[in-house]
Amino acid sequence: MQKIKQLMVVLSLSTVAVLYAAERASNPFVKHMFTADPTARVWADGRLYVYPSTDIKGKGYRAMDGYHVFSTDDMITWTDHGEILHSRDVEWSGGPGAMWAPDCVYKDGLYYFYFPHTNTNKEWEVGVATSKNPAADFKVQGKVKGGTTFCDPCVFIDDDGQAYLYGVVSKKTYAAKLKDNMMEIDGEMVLQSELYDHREGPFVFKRDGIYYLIYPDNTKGGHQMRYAMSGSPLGPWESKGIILEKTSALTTHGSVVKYKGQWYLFYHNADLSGGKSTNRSICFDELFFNDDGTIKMVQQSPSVLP
Ligand code: FUB
Repeated sequence: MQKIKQLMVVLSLSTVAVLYAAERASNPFVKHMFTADPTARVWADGRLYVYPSTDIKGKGYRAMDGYHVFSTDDMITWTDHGEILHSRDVEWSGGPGAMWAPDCVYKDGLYYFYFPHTNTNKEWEVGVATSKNPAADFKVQGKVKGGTTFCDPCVFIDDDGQAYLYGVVSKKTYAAKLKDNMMEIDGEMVLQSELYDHREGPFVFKRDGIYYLIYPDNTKGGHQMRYAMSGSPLGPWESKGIILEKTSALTTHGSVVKYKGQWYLFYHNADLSGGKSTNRSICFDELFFNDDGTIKMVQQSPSVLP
């Protein structure tokens, strides 16, 4: 009898362990290829989609040449929907590679995929591809018109339907309204000057009427993720501090999303490649707010490698 009781305790403990382990996928949550710069979005079908850039095994940032989309409905099982866009699909492309951190938003029946890519003069342009499907059938419609050449686009659509575009020029974020066609800058791109030690990769979201802008800083040996808060999508911003310590990758870049009642930070590290800065992997961890709306430091869950 005693043995049966012991066995039951062991069984129930291992069941708990399995359930706990199954609460979420381990980091990095994509292990069959290298991925970076994840933008996470929740769409009307109830799934969470992630739009990252693709790192190529053994090659550097200039070799990044296409985009996959991943999705989940439980934070455990992730579907790779395959490649949705490649540099060969881009008429104004300056050649293969240099397809950097993208974003995707939804407006009036269309998904708009924004991707930075270099043109024949080796200048950054932000291309726009659209589809009725969040994870397939994207067709390049052209590039964002207006502003200067920039990379790392982020598009934020406010509650009133107005879209804003953020992008990086020489380590600074500039921002402007987007026209209704989602492809033209309305007015001038304005420097968001208050972002302390800003480097690249802005991502804007809104919670309880407060606008947040997260961004990587310039810390040597591994950038940290910082954030700023504002009462307006175009600032002025109040720099608040660090939400993610450096990871095993040199760069950091990510997004914040609420899914099924929980906020998450998506980011990348380089654990899967043994620390190679240009072979990164996308991760997520839970993000929590203080009562005053400030963000608590995100705890990086340890990588589980294949
Ligand atoms: O992934 C290529 C570039 O590295 C991104 O555009 C930057 O934000 C940095 O993560």
